[in-house]
Amino acid sequence: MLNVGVIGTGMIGQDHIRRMTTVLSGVAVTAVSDVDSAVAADVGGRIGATVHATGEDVVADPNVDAVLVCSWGPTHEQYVLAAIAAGKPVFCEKPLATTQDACLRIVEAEVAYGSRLVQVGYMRRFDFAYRQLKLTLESGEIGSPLMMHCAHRNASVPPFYQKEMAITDTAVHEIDMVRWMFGEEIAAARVLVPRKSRNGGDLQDPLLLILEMASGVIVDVELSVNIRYGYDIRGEIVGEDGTAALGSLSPLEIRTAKQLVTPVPADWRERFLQAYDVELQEWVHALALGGRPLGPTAWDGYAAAVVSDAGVAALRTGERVEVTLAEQPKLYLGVSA
Ligand code: NAD
Ligand code: ISE
Repeated sequence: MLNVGVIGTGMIGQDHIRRMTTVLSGVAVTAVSDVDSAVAADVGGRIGATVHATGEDVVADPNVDAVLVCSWGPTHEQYVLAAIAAGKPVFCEKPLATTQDACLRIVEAEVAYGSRLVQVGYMRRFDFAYRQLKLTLESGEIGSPLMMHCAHRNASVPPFYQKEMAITDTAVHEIDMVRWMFGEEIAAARVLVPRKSRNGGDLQDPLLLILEMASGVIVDVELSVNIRYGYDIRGEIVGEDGTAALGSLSPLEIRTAKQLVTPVPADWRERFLQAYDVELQEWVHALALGGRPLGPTAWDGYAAAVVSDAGVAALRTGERVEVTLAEQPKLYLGVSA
């Protein structure tokens, strides 16, 4: 049994605790903490976990074998570094950290430790539809890829969501996904700014992010974070001999009043329900079998942060911004993307 300590018991923290306590096998949640101590006490009390005052206390708890970081992005670095210092595996929700320098500090700490401890929560790599899309691409059936069209639509975003977060918090999923999908790095980013939606308040919403892959494949990502009607994730690859796209993911079709209705998921918890399950179950199995995580690495987290910084610079300047990565340490060669 893998004993996990969870830092951050907000929306995704609670959702991951639910899956670890009611869906997955081989795992138990033994400790929690949150700066909002009332939330931590409530969530921890319901599952009989020890409620700690700080995330560092969770890491140090002898009854915690591995750590799950689900607090706000700017706090990830300190907890991931604490877990590495303690030699404990740590699954960190995306983004790995909010600056590329912070991600690099994590990479350096893990390299100094000498083997992998960190996995980043880029769950699309575990989604059945995305995995089928990648298999189809790799089969050669649609020929060499030329372009990919993506849409990332949120029904709404919380009040603290700022304009750059469309790139750093939302598009970062597509940034990771295309590195994995095409097995290559992103060379440059541009951002086009359409007319503003009246539903977006002060935000510049929507945005169109253009990513140039090293091979010349062009990816466009529509980011609409106040689309109102639901959570809609799309992806279509255009190849030389055909196209392949994520299908409709609704398990339900409703026929009524002369209409055929396909419900749209409300949010990421519903759309990626099974991807999160697989992601964490594979993490638990990997730790049980080899003691090392096999999913997205700290390097992937760093690479996504560099591209996301380029996207933010492109948004601010209107220019095309090239992406330059540091030299990849041997620890990550041939692993993951
Ligand atoms: P949230 O605001 O619902 O929860 C975050 C929790 O962290 C809050 O309870 C807050 O009190 C707590 N917190 C803040 N600072 C802390 C600190 N220093 N120590 C301990 N706890 C602290 O946010 P959320 O939607 O659950 O997002 C949390 C993280 O998960 C973010 O990094 C977000 O990007 C990521 N996320 C990932 C996905 C995904 O699809 N993979 C979806 C949603 C959120
Ligand atoms: C959120 O943090 C997520 O990661 C969701 O998957 C994404 O759709 C949303 O835009 C983010 O704010």
